[in-house]
Amino acid sequence: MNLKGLFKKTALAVTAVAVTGFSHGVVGKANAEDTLEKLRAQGFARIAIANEPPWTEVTAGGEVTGAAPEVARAVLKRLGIKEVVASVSEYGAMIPGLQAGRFDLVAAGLFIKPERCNAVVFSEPDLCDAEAFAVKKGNPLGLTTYAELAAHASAKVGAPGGGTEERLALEAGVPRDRVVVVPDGQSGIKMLQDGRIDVYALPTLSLVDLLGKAQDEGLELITPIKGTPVYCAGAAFRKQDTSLRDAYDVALAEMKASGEFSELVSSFGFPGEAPNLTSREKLCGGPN
Ligand code: 6CS
Repeated sequence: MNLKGLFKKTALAVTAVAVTGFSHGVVGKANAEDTLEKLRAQGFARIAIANEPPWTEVTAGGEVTGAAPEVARAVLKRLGIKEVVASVSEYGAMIPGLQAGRFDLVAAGLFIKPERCNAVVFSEPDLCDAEAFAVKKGNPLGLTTYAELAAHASAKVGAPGGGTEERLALEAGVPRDRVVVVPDGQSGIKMLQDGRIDVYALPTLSLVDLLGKAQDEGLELITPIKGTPVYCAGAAFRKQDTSLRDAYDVALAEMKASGEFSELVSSFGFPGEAPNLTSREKLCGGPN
């Protein structure tokens, strides 16, 4: 089933992403313009990424790419900010790093979720995907959901630190000692091949990329994962940078309207129309 079907299945209301003119208080305006003006003056924005293709990637030659950084690059260029300087970070460290001023925004495919919307302000959604498990061929433990993982006596699941899959496992009741933090995709596949984990949990496109590179007939993909939604990510900004975020949204909406956005994200395998089937407000469970 394609993502659109998944969205229907998850009964997400179809709403056009209406870009409103941005309004803000004087203080908000001053801070945000400081940040936007600061980034324009210095000529670059510091972004947090994860290195999880096709969402984010640092190539062998050290180039930063992936759908999220490329969308951010294109939007920031429209705002007069020519370059991005990327730092690889664990998902769980991205928001603290942003708040501490180590990054100017997160462009890592960070899923827009209510608990995160309490800590940062997000752009409108840009990249959406379902959830997946990579397992040994034939799925010997019969694990197709987080509930089954929790119910199993000993099954271990690997997931990115501070990422959604780690949280889904813990919330489903998988004991902490059976949720293994995996630092990167290659390590996760190796741990699965070596039997150190029984399931490697990531978004579908991430595992499709990793399994494609692993070329291991002994592994297989399960997706979607019953009981999990289609998640959509967005760029994340400090709470006080709402006008920077609003300016980012206006440029992002222009890219969506021109077709440039859909062409860019689909080149990484992401559905161009999926983000417009929802909105930041819906994903945050209220205004953000
Ligand atoms: O935002 C997150 O939590 C998730 N986003 C991606 C792109 N990969 C895994 C991570 O858990």
